[in-house]
Amino acid sequence: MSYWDREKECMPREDIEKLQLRRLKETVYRVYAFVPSYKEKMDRIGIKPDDINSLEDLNKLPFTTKQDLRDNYPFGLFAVPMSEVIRIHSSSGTTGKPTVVGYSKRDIDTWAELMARALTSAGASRQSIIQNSYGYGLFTGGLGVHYGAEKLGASVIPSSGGNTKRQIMLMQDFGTTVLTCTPSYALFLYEVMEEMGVSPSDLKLECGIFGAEPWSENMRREIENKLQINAFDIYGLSEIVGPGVAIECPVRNGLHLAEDHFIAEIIDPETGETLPEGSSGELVISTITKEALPILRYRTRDLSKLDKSGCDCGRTHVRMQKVLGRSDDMVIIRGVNVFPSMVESVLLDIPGVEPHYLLVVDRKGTLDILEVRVEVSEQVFSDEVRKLEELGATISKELESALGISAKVRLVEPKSIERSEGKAQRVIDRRSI
Ligand code: DLL
Repeated sequence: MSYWDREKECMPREDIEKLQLRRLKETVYRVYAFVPSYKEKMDRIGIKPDDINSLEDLNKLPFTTKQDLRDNYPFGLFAVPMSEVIRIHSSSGTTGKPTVVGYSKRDIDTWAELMARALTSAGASRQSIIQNSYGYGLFTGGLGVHYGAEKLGASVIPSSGGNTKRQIMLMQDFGTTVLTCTPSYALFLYEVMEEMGVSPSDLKLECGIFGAEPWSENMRREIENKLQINAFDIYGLSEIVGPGVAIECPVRNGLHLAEDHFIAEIIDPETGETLPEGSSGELVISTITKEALPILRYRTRDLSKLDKSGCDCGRTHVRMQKVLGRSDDMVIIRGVNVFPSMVESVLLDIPGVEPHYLLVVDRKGTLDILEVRVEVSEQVFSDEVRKLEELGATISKELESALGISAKVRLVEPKSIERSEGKAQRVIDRRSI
């Protein structure tokens, strides 16, 4: 088992909590002094920095939401002067203004450290040749992984997303051992590999570190079998730092969240109430070492649960369960909550079905209609109509039993669903249009 920093990653729980409390208090003093929006919010509920004296006191503090970042667009939540900010990223807002995040020199160093830690946890080392196919630019994926890979001392290929044939050529010629990209792009890379007549056994790929979007365990199996690698889940979000907030270890039973830099909580997304360890709910994260953009109790909208029990890898940091959906990715169809990852899981258990799908939601009169478009393999598609009908019926039946509602299944031609180079779009909801 290798660690990037054994002392920090395997710290006894008591020490983690002491460190967290000290850092939390510092952060609360700082935001109260330097970020008017936090001061106003805390004054409104009558909380002073001195009122935070234990980790349990965290729940006295107000939440921060994406809306707070938008209301303070672009730099209003920064706690340092702009002369201290050395990098700005932004997350692609699908609606309205994007959210903007800033980093001080120390924040960039911390982030690189976290990413070096994450890459090591997934088995990368100085010897690795890391092809980084997360997009470079305002998105945190590309540069976040890049700085971590350099800190680790690996050889990093900054290939960014896209230009898929060239990516495969680079993999072959440079002997890439670690691939970093979204899980949906990993599958697309495989598809193009097949078209080019390149087999994974011609490559030196050992592992993939995939994140930035939800992916089911079945999707993991699919990617591992196709690319003949070990696939690790990496989690993060721009508002907190970017990739590297949490990463799987070789045990792959949850993602260790870097508790020396963040405090995680689970809340009931409806009431905002903090839930006991082990409950499922919305993940809320506070940063405790960030300088430029400290964030208290950020409501991620991601659904997960936390487990502080020991892990066989020796790391002591809390494990968050793989995020299978966001509360805002969830579509409610006739009152039933459906996550794309639930559909994905069902589909990938059925032979002949490809891991490419799209949920199209519409409304006829007052009735919600869910159509699931599913790509089938070349071989299945050229089968006789009766076989296709049978397959459609099987998928329908399985979906209905897993989701509890009926869905219209449309089998579509191989490669007809749009491929993504970054985060895949899994849902088209026409109801609001
Ligand atoms: O996606 C940061 C990142 C880059 C993470 C590369 C991992 C790898 P944002 O663009 O701000 O940042 O999007 C953050 O993406 O709240 C989740 O909903 C989703 N997400 C990120 N990682 C995972 C994951 C980056 N491993 C949002 N599983 C988050 C599921 C994920 N969802």
